[in-house]
Amino acid sequence: MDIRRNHRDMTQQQKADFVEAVLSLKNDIGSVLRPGDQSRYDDFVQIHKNSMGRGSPLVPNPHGSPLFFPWHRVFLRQFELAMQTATNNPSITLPYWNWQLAGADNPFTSNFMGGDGDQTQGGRVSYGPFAKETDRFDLKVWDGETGHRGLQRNLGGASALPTIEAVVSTLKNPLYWEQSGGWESASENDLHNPVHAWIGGDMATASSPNDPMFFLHHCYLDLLWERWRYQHITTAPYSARPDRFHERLESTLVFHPDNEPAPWPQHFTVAQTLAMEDLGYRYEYF
Ligand code: CU1
Ligand code: CU1
Repeated sequence: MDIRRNHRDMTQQQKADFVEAVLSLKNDIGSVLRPGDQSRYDDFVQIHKNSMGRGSPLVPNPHGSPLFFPWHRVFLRQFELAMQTATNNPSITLPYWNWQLAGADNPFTSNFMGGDGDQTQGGRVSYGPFAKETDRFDLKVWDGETGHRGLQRNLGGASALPTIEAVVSTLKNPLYWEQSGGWESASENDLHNPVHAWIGGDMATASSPNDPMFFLHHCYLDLLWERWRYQHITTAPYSARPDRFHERLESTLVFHPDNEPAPWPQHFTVAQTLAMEDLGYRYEYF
């Protein structure tokens, strides 16, 4: 069973191993979707860009939908397994970031996730392991077509990070999904979206997995889904709009258009994502 941790609880070696695994997917492992044109890392960027209706749009779009948590759970787990394979190190797991910045909670350091963008250089991240200067983090997929320039961030340029109080109150929603809100839409809109906006740069685009922070951010959301379930143990862990055929528990999650290659051989229904232990991981604490 793989154990995911808060990045602040990881040893420096564990953090370094994670960073190296990201860089290995970026530099050493070939693409399944566009062999020769991009890396395995870039496949995940492309899938997410498609999922938001850009590139080769996925139907259904798993954003603004009850599918949000199941779809991102599979996406993260496949990325985690790809990192383990790339490094031949089954102890590599995804860290999470709890949206706090004080002290050891801050992931934006030169020896972990790198810093803010340099706004005098178009918002380019200029230090840390994912800076263009390292020559190990070229971007190959982005929302536009040409003229890219390395990973971009603009920390705090827009929006604000969710407060602990906002997290606690969002977790109180008693139903996964309901017409006028519910846990899914409240957490997606009020917790998830502002963090993308707060990091800014690439994180504020459909190609947001270009920033490895994407995975720490979504890992925390995945943990919060578990925490929400734990707090509402008598309600269904998933529910959807009754008139939407593709949101049923038996619906298969979509990661590629019919006329393009599948990014991985397995298929997952919504129901198959509900127990993280069945997917092979759990959280150290939640
Ligand atoms: Cu997403
Ligand atoms: Cu997201």
